[in-house]
Amino acid sequence: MNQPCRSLRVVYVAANLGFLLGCTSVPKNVPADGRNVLLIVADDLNCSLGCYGDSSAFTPHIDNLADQGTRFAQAHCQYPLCGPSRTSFLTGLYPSQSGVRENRVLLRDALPSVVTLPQLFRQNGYDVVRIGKLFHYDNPGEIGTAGQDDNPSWDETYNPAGRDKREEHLIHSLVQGRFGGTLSWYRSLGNDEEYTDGMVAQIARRKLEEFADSQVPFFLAVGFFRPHTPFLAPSKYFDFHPLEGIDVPNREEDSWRDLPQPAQRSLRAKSSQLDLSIDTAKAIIQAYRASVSFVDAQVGQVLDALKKTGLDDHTLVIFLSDHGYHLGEHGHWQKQTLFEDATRVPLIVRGMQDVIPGSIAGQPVELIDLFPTVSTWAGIAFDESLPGIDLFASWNSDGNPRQGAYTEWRKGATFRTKNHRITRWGEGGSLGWELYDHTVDPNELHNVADDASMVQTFDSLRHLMLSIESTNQQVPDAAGEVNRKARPIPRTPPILGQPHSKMP
Ligand SMILES: [Ca+2]
Repeated sequence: MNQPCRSLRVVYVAANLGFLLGCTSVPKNVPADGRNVLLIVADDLNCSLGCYGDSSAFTPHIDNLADQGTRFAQAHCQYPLCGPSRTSFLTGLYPSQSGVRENRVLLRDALPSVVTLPQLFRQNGYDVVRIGKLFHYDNPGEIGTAGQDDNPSWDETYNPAGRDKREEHLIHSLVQGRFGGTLSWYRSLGNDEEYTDGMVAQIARRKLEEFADSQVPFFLAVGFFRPHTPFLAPSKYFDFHPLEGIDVPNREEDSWRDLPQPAQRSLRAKSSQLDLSIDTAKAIIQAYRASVSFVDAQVGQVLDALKKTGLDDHTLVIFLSDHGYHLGEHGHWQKQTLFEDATRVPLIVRGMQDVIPGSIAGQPVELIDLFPTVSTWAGIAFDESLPGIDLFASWNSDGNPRQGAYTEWRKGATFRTKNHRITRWGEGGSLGWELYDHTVDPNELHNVADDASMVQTFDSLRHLMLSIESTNQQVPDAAGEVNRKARPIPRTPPILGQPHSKMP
């Protein structure tokens, strides 16, 4: 913590402890009171979870976590793509502030002097460990490597690779030999521990046992690779989701034809994934849901170890995904749109004092809010110029933390309030607008931006969004130097070579 005192936010460690912690009372290398952090991040997981009201999901462990903690019903990522979203919530900066709006940009190329959330905990004496995918990693191409990791963020890292990497030649794909950006799936065999995510969970268990023995305060970041493509999991998880019970979104829905051109292009970007047959769509949805259930089981493994070690009563658990995911909604699959399906993420936090277990926070929040929320909980001062807010300070004061959640993507941006979503394309909306009324249109099928009856709502939301956007684009001191010339690095060859051709 080398920031000058004037730049530190005064931290209310608690309201519970009954005193204020000023900038001189958080000595370097001495954690506040042994509070630990367990950050669990899934890749490409949407809100198709039991605790988010999806009755066909099988996610008992994540649901149990929500029963014990707080579920944020309207949490939104700041960019619906892996790398930019992860850079955003791990630095607490909007993508327009960091300039990181593509995958494969190295953090220190873009932000040489920024202090990431895990790095802040390192600076404050925590043992900070990463297992699996936290910063961007081509998935599955770079499983087994460190991906585009940020070394200053971690004391220790683990990059396992399991049978899912060795079985790539068996995977069904809409484009032969491509698994990362293309819908691909495979019902495999074996035990969970043979898979990369099973290995991630088992390493996490071992680390928790070590932490319990050593009593060193820790920040453990566990990044699962599923349910990102390829949707590959042990066969038993497919059995939870029989094809007969799979619903496919209305494939005849064509409201996209009336949208601004950039929105249409976002939905029609991948020709191989348009107008899939009903049988193919069902197989893909089944495999995605199986992958979600598989990840749920791995989350259960980690939480079980946390409980068995006795660390659960002073460890903050945060579970989230880097962005949402379409499974045929609006005729689209995967991410990279500005619809609810791509921006909304599961976010569950357990361990906050004074919060009723099983509570639901219904107001829109942003993933950049994690930085101040987690730091404040641990009693660690952070740069006050960061744009996020402490969710639980707002919660405890019954306040409305945000008027809406803001998400950028390419030439567009969207703002989700409690009842509406407004989306602009082009500078100031020069390429068009969308407006959805969630009180009557939760699936965002009717763009009412031009409806006469919505003129007042539209004008008011447009004014609000452009005003907030203007603030969000100002680079805070916390970013340090920003290199706007940072560009994605070239891809590295797969560690196990090119996959074999699929056998007949
Ligand atoms: Ca992702």
